[in-house]
Amino acid sequence: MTSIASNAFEQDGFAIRSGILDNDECSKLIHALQDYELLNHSNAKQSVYALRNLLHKIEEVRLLAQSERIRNLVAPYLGDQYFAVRAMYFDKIEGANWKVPWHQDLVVAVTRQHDVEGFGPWSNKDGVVHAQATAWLLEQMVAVRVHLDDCDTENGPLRVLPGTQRYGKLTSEQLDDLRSKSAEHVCTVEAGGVILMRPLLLHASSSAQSPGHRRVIHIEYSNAMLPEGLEWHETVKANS
Ligand SMILES: O=C(O)CCC(=O)C(=O)O
Repeated sequence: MTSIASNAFEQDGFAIRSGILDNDECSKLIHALQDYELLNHSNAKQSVYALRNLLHKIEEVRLLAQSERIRNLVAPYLGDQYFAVRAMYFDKIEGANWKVPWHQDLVVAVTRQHDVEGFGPWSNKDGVVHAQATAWLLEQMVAVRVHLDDCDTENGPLRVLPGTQRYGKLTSEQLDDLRSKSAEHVCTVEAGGVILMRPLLLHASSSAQSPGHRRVIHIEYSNAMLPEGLEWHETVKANS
């Protein structure tokens, strides 16, 4: 990666890289996700559109998180001693054509609630304890969103406000202010492409105009230990 590309990520808080996975690799991941859904959600009335905490649930997701091609994307920002800390899956489909308002990603998954200054409020997502984290910790993190389908302007792409990760954790007034001053970037990505983003980057996503599939595996990485007895819920190191 050139230092110009690396600087653009630091400045904008996101970057799009195409052709990271080929069609076969995307298909294998889709099948692994479908197999997992069939085994674990066979009573669901409709297809699953969000799955959480996948690093130790789906081997193919763990292997992706550890893979060399993802390491090449993440190591320039986190160094060699980083690890994956959370993996999720999102889809937009008819019947679950969701949208999310402008927000920052503020929570981390931990093993148990343990009161430490700067962490909280606490929540529980699919049986796993989550805490809002300090801005310092979130600034040490990078999220990698691997797209398994083409995502154009019609199927609910991620929208971001470039550079907004630089302002730390925002109050709702600051968020509104940045929204009114910043131009959004619509992150269209082809299947096999990746969006890298900082969790503090302001982002949103609209419903798809013509819902088909918009499958994304979202993996978060950090290079930092948690303070004073807090522990990451799961960690997976990259292959060396
Ligand atoms: O996948 C999307 O469109 C948005 C997901 C999102 O907002 C998030 O991961 O925080």
